[in-house]
Amino acid sequence: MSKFKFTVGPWNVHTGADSYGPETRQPISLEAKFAKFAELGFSAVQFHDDDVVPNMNDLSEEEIKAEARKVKAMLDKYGLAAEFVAPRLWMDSHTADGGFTSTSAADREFAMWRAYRSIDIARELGCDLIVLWLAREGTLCAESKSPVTATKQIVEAINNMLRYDDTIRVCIEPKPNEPIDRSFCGTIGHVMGVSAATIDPKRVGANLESAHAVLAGLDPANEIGFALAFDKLFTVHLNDQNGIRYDQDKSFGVENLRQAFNQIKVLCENRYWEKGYVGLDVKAMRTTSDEDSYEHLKNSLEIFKALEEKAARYNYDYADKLIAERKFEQLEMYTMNLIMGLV
Ligand code: GLO
Ligand code: MG
Repeated sequence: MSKFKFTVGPWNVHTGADSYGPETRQPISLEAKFAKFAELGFSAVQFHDDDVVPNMNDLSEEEIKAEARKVKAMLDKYGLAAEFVAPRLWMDSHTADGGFTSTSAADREFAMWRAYRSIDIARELGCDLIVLWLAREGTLCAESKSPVTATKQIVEAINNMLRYDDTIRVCIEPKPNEPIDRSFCGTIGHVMGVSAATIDPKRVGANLESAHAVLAGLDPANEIGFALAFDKLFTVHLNDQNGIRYDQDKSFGVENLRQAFNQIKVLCENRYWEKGYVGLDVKAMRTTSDEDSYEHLKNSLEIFKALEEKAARYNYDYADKLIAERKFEQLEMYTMNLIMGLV
């Protein structure tokens, strides 16, 4: 039995389209995804604002809330909670150059409108968390934006959200690049800096994604630990990534098992299960068939739970003794033997 509660987004079961080719699988309805998520043992669902209300740009504020209530009823039917809502600012024609840091004042206003509507949607779904994956808050042309102005714009956008709703929590999901060249908020360290500069730092935290840390050349477990040290890890997006290349969202643990183990180890040592959900931001391979559309989720859960069981068996007395004697070769081998199933 896992101590953790798991979440996933509707985008994690997708049609296989990528930048270079069309769909390879049939689309699946939101309700069918909910049914399967519940069956697989997920406790909650993560949303983009327009996963909940697809044509939201064309609706009034009251109409948006009414649509969100329909999705809440669907979640209730399957015993699922909502974990967070993320304004999908990177898909819209208004935000080609970013949202909060766009060079156009009208686009920046649009981005705030979507952020406020995301809060309204979250409230209708019964959750208090907004995730900002700042996808296009950066530059394609380095000279097009001032990094000082842009950083202040991000802080001010979050302040506006905190003022709009007195108890909403906001967390940034940092990523160093893709789809932009240079991101303004690329690592957990950046997120902690932005959080500290807001009007209510306790309500501003981080969502660490394993693949994004790897893309930044950093260790995901250390990034998790950095946020935990400030009590600012509001959620996680666990997955895997084969080094510094395009964002891969592979099943958790399939590329680097020791790195995956250490992410679970630091989560367990800090009783993260009392603080937040474990989100799996994983994607199926393009070659996956329709009938295997959920296999990557099953695999990620299975690997997480197997490694959680190993983390629970970690012999801290033995490890402490080796640490005191600086026998790090033996400590490393003990860890590897545990992961390999040899102790
Ligand atoms: C992409 C991100 C993306 C976000 C999701 C929630 O690199 O990981 O999947 O997590 O859109 O905002
Ligand atoms: Mg993510």
